[in-house]
Amino acid sequence: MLILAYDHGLEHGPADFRDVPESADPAHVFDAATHPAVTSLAVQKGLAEAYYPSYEDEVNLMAKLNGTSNLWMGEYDSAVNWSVDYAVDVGAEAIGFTLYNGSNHEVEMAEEFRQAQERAREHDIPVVMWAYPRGQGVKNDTKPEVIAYGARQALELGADVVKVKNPGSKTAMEHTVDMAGRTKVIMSGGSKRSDREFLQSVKTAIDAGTVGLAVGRNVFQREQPERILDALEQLIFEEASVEDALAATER
Ligand code: FBP
Repeated sequence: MLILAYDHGLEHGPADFRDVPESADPAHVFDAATHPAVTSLAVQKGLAEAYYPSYEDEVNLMAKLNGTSNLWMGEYDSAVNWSVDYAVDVGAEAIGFTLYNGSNHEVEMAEEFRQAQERAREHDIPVVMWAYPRGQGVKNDTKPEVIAYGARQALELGADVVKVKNPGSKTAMEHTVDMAGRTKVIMSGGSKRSDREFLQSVKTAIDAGTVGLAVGRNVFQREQPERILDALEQLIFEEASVEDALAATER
């Protein structure tokens, strides 16, 4: 599974588009999402309404239901920006939802997740939880046990797939996958790294039992996103080595 995430204009603002200015144009990233490796494109409501109608035959839409800017200060929280019913009307075939495990707003966020998850079940579409332990209750959000706890919460709350941060080693990711039970685990792409470093981290996650990746910056912050998508296709779907996948970026 390869989810191309493109909600960064909301979550991080224009700074994420600075190095590759074309990436500020949603059409550029919708074009990238037509690559055969991309299972679905996760976007917020406004981008779905404005751009998805031009891509509905070529792109599988995931509605990222909640999201917020980083302009305000305070305890982590995220607004629910569209309903599951409306997302399905727009064409969504899957739902994405962030839970800030450990935030002082976790209880309200879990209740919002419950409404979305139950509605998604009625529409028979899968739910992906972005499990992001952070907030006052979380001292170290990169600690393997904290990441595994987020994955476990996703299982307990009824997510089909959970997106977690890289816990730093194959053993730690295996533990996260074990804790997630029947909920499938995908790794978060994170900030942009070299081709080799990024692909090696994906390979380690796949070897640890994850089913793929949700990635944004490591794709759209590259001048030629299709090249890294070629490499990811080999790693995730064809069990290629990092060397073979790297060769795909050079073709
Ligand atoms: P990246 O691969 O760029 O990390 O994108 C995945 C994602 O979850 C996006 O959906 C979201 O905008 C971003 O990461 C959140 O990043 P941060 O961890 O900085 O809040």
